[in-house]
Amino acid sequence: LFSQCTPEKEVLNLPKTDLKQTAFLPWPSEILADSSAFPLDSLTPILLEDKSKSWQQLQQRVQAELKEQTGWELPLEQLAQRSPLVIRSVPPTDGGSEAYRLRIGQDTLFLEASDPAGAYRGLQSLKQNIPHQTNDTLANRRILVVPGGEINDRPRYAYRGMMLDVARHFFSVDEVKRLLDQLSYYKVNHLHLHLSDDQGWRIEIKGWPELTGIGAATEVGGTPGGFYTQEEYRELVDYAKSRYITIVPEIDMPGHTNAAVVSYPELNGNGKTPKPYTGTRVGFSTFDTRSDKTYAFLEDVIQQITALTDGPFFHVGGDESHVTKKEDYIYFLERVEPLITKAGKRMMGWDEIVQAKLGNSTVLQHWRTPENAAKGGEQGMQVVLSPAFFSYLDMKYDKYSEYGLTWAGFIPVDKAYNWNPDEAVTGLAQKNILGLEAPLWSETVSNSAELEYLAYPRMAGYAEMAWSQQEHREWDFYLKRLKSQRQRWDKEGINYYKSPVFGTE
Ligand code: TNX
Repeated sequence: LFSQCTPEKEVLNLPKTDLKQTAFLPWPSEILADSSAFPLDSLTPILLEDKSKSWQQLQQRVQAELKEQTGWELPLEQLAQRSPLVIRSVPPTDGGSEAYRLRIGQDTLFLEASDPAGAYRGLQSLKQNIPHQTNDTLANRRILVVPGGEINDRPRYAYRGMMLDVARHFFSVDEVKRLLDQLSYYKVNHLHLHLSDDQGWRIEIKGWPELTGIGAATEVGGTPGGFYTQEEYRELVDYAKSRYITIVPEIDMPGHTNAAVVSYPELNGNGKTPKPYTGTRVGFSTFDTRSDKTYAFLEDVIQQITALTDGPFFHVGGDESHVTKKEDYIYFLERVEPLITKAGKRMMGWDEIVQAKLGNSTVLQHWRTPENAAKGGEQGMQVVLSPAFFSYLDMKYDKYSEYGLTWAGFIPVDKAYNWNPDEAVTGLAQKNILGLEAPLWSETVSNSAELEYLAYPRMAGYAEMAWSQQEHREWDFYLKRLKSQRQRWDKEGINYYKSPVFGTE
């Protein structure tokens, strides 16, 4: 229908291409190159077959992101003289809602998926396949020659995430949006925000004004902290949602709670009012797990944050509760889990939570103790992998790194990439692996430039590990494609680490 030749449409003699030479990152499941090409120009129509609201929103994103990349605001209606980009909703495949197909030919570029989320992932592949330079000799206008053929793609894991700790240092709404933009390009679909810790509480809770009045005022190093109003947090959730990214909120408990307890001393049960904390020690604070006041407080926190959350998860931390007695810790988690279920969400927690008897809708996030992750899997829980020694973005790359910690060793770019998530935890079955998340704790970083130094280039690798099939992952091939990301990072002012793996060219 859309590809009919009309008398007005000129015949272009497009150069031969090779789709397999495009530096896709993550690498797609299947590429069939056919040496054809699609002529993208300033009047290429973006057409929609299914006009329902969710697809129209996707069409707007396609238009907006292609404008960011090319500078062209492409029309949303048919123009007889131009080959269109056609967004097509197709029946679901066994690749899931994020699977997509791109069929790129001279007459039409089809972007096909069963769900707008899949089409959005396909848009990222399309963006990566659009050359930086126009060909100005083919016609009397600038044309971007898009390499042709077919791409069939689907994610390896359903959960592909990064975590940002906004508690140790606060990051503004704009800084988080900037990060979301970068993550979306690599098909990451979860951003976990660590919203509270000993050093700061970062989200407004109605009826508990001191959390933001007192608890949010501090951060590591003694500089002023900050917090998100509920409106601002909603703005972040919506911004992420329009990029098909789910925000996972974490309120860390029962440990890592000094900022909450400084704000409301009755929550710690020892009758003392602790001081605000701006150092980097862990494991010294706890809620009073045996007081109803604590649960009344948490009910408000959980209700209000889940009301702002469109994804399925609420993360309760649960790590390093070194001053909570073991039986109190277990009692606490078993009392908190139903509060989260009642709010319609799935609990998520760091691997220590496996000590409690929890339902198998709860997700365990493995960071330190593989035995905990294996045990969770045996109990039927799904596991998100974040093994510190391989996936902690806050570890230094090497001894020259300006930022970062070293407790889990150096993690250079190749070490970060060269492991297979399916084999990371002995005894954990593949079917229990929900995905992969790379956490960025912020003891040593406090703004976009510093976080980007730790995140890039490593985060691009975690995104590929979470999306691409293992058989397509090979270091030299990856490195070649990673190198070609630098042009874009430079253009966007992303402060990536100039790793020695890039060599001197
Ligand atoms: C351990 S990882 C922590 C965090 C620190 C991090 C620093 C985890 C669940 N807890 O509190 O910020 O190490 O790398």
